[in-house]
Amino acid sequence: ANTSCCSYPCENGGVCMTTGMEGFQCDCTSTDFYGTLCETPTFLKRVKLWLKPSPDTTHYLLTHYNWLWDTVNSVNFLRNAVMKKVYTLRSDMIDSPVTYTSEHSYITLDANFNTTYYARTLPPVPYNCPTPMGVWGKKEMPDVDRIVKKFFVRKKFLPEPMGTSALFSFFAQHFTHQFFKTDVKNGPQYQWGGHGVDVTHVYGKDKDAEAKLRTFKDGKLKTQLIQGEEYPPLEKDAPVDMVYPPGTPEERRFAIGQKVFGLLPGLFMYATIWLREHNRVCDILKTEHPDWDDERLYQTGKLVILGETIKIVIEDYVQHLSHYNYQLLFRPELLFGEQFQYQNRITVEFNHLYHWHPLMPSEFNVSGTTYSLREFVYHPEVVLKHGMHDFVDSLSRQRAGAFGPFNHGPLTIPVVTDLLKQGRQLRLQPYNQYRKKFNLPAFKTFEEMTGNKELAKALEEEYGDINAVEFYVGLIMEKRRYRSVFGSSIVEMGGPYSVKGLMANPICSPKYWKPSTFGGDVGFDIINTASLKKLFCNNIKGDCPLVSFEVPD
Ligand code: MNH
Repeated sequence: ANTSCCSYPCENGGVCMTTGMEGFQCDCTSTDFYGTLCETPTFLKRVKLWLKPSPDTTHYLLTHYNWLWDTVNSVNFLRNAVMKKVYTLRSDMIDSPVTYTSEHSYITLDANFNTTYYARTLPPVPYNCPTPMGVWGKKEMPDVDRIVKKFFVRKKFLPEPMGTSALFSFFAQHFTHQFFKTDVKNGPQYQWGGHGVDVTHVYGKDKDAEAKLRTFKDGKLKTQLIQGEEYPPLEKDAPVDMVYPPGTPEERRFAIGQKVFGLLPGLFMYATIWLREHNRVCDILKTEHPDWDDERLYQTGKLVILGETIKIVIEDYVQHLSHYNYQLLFRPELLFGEQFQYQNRITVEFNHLYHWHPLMPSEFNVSGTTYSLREFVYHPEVVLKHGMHDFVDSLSRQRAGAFGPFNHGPLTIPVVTDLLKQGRQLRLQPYNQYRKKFNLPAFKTFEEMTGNKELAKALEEEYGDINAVEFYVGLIMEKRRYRSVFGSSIVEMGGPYSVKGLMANPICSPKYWKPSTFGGDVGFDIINTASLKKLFCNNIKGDCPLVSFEVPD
């Protein structure tokens, strides 16, 4: 077979196509580069590249110079101008419409039309290459179990150095499980979700599930009262498919839009708060529109909840993650008139990148009681026992785990083991190829990647070549940026997927993004003033708990 594309010879986004029995050609169309390997920039591109700061420089700028950002944050047109840049620079990194799936190393129509596939940012490693990673590394990949044991298993809990709270870890898991839905039965290249922020984790995966969760009165969702507080209904009262271990008693089988959210009290807590928020919004909409029927109140409430979700994700969640001194904004109108595709697909790489299991601590302190992770798993009733106020307050004070090596807790070891196997089955390209795709310099040595001599040596023994490091291993082993939660790759790859996914949502498009879509100014204002703190404080009786993605000192 012609294996000449196995070394990814085309640079700068050029596409490698085999020709004849052993030749290849680089297609440099619209890359602003030319030459056999698309290695030479056009004159204009050369100037642009010379002027363009590197990702590390931009990051440094955004995380320093407080005085500068104080000014930018307080001058509306400057703040808007920066945010517009963030939107466009990040989302321009994502190919839209999508090009690849995991089944072909070249463009197919299926990539676009068959939405049961996850999309792919980089095509799979071609078949019949000299090594599993292309041309680099050993003839066989290192044993997965050994890799996990050597580099992933948590020996002692390592706390997140920036002070991230467990409230954050659960937000990440809760939010992303509306669009990361691998169709495990069919294989890791398939998914059963809606390719974006569709709030199905609150409302159910389809119309049938929604019907089971709805009251069909005043737009509201079913709830039950426990100790004077509203919680999700039981499965027997809202018979959606849920995942619980066999033998789970009826009174602990709660019905939630996402079938796996009975797994952890933190997920159950977020499910509860969004349920309360939906019903609260419905009350407000009904007061404003006494003539609207159940259906209209429900559908409009759902649009408001989706808007609030994006607002909170950008202005609270991404804000915390970035540690930027610049204050991020959710303002869809900044993209009106720009070249921007309001369509999104979830890629398999984004899914792998979001396996943030190290963020989970090994135990939880809830109002003085210590729970091991094992005591948390499939025990949503822990939330009932302490009440929402105390549970949220405790998670805000609980340190998340550090993102990095040696910090996968006991229950997540099988998950990372599976993930590495899937990455190989899906033939993900080497880590360095992804670095280049996202404008980052390829790492030259293991030490440059890890910033740690010992770790570098151990990894080199396993992989042999820095260009043979696999995707998830690279993400976790990469050194953290100064004063950051993550290394550069997570941010520079995750940022584009995330911004694209949030801003390409239909509600951000010109025909949707106006008051009438959300029940008038009342609904529109709820979105535009939403915050994590208000989400909790508006829906927990009595005084407000501590609501924070960062633990107090
Ligand atoms: Mn988590 C998938 C367990 C925390 C992100 N997670 C899975 C799977 C299990 C699992 C089991 C399914 C794996 C498989 O079938 O191969 N996860 C846990 C447990 C905890 C957990 C026990 C906490 C403890 N997970 C988290 C956190 C995040 C996260 C925190 C951060 C965002 N998990 C994921 C993603 C997937 C996943 C992403 C992939 C989901 C999918 O593709 O369907």
